[in-house]
Amino acid sequence: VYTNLSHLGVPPPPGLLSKTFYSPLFWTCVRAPVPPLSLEEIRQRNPLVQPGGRYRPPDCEPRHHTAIVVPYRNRQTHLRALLYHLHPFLQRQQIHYSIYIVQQWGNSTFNRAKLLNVGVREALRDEDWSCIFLHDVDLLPENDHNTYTCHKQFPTHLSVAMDKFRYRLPYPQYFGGVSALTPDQYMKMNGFPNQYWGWGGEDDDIAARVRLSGMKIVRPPVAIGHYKMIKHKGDRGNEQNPRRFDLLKRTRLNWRSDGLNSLTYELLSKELEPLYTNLTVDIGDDP
Ligand code: UDH
Ligand code: NGS
Repeated sequence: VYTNLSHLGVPPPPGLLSKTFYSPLFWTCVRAPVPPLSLEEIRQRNPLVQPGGRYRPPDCEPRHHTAIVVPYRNRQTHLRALLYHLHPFLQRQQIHYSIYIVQQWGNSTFNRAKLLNVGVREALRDEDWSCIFLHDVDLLPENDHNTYTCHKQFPTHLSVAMDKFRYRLPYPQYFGGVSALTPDQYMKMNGFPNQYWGWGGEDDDIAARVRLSGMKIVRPPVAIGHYKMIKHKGDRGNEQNPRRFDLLKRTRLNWRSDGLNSLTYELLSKELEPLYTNLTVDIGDDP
């Protein structure tokens, strides 16, 4: 199942050759969450990755063009772990991809969904991506059959089996963690809400938008959508949002007016780092 691309400089998955066995039905690969490697060492292990965290398979015409958008602030260790695992994983899948880290500037309350809106808009300025992945920084895919490509018709929820939920969905409509949409699907639901400042509810709002815009959520089998979450405590500046339940009651009324069409922000910088594109953005503050 594992394609050996070492002749092209693509590293094998960590631990694969010694004790890992990949199969869609029989999953046994456990990610070691945090590698003791620097960003420079990770770069050296991924010689085909171009500045901005871009990659194109060198020996074939890729059928999939995927932007990975990561909402981010102050999670350096997690970022290193994600890059360490994701680059080889995506290269094994022979995808043309780029990784965008959307970093919220300043100390205002964190807003995951608004950062995702910014990431999608900025990524689409670069390329005509066929698929956009929305990816929490602390989630590591554990099965190579979990392909980072989009379903033609419907938004996909990938992180269906996370270790922290004992490898099950916590509830049927859960849409947090890792999801994927085509640009058309994203436009159809007017993107994501901009009004969820702080922890919780924005993923439920996004799931509701999928339904309200006439689509449904598709998911890979549990054995495939396996993820390890790097354990951590709640972040300063991302306290539980007390307004999330009220906001969720109004999704039906708000989704057409709050989203991609009402998005405002200031892009402070865009840097092509060796392993990712770093977008630093001022998205304002909780009014
Ligand atoms: N994120 C950051 N920095 C922050 C906050 C969030 O980078 O300060 C990003 C990161 O990509 C993270 C994602 O937003 O994976 C979601 O953050 P989250 O804290 O909502 O969700 P996570 O699954 O943790 O990482 C949930 C458990 C801790 C919160 C408990 C509150 N009851
Ligand atoms: C729900 C939250 C979601 C969250 C999920 C899992 O209750 O945003 O828990 O949370 N919805 C609301 O609060 C309305 S977790 O266990 O990852 O902390 O994603």
